[in-house]
Amino acid sequence: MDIQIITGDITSLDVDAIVNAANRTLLGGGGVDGAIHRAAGPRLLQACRAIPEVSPGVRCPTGEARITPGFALTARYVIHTVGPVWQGGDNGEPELLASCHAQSLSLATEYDLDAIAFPAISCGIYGYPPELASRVALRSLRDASEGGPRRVLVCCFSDAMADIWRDALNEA
Ligand code: AR6
Repeated sequence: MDIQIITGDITSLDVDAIVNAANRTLLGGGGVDGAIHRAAGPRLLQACRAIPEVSPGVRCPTGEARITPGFALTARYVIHTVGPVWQGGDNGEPELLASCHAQSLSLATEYDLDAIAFPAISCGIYGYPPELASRVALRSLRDASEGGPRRVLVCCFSDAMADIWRDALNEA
């Protein structure tokens, strides 16, 4: 698996799937979630609504992932995952963030996808310190079993964020 860190808008990438840093309702929000829904068009919200709730209002528990088509996006699929809200680090945040990456990759493997792009899950509104999140995320991606996507991009929204992720990538 080739892992690359880039700076850009994840909605514009020509990959098989982009990962959305969603919330448990899967009904849209701010940040990268809002950008993905705007770029994919209203059919994405319809597809998300059709995903069954596992408890009232919850279509995807924290640490899990769900897949929909990409509709107006170049990417054929959107993999929606819900990162943990940072609460100091002792509330299962690393395990949940690792699980987001593992479950997203596992869906990509199931759908036989070659290239997938992740945003910096939990590093925005959810407040996970990127120096810590990047290390957890990259370890989880590397630990994933063989046979998954050949190309994994981490698409950061700023050069400063990409530098943090590159440091984490070079460290391991
Ligand atoms: N392309 C790539 N990265 C982006 C883009 C984009 N177009 N837009 C923002 N980012 P966030 P979270 C970066 O807040 O912390 C939503 O309301 C952003 O700069 O999008 O997991 C959901 O509905 C940051 O580095 O996701 C949830 O309620 C990273 O994406 C909540 O936010 C993640 O920031 C999830 O919070």
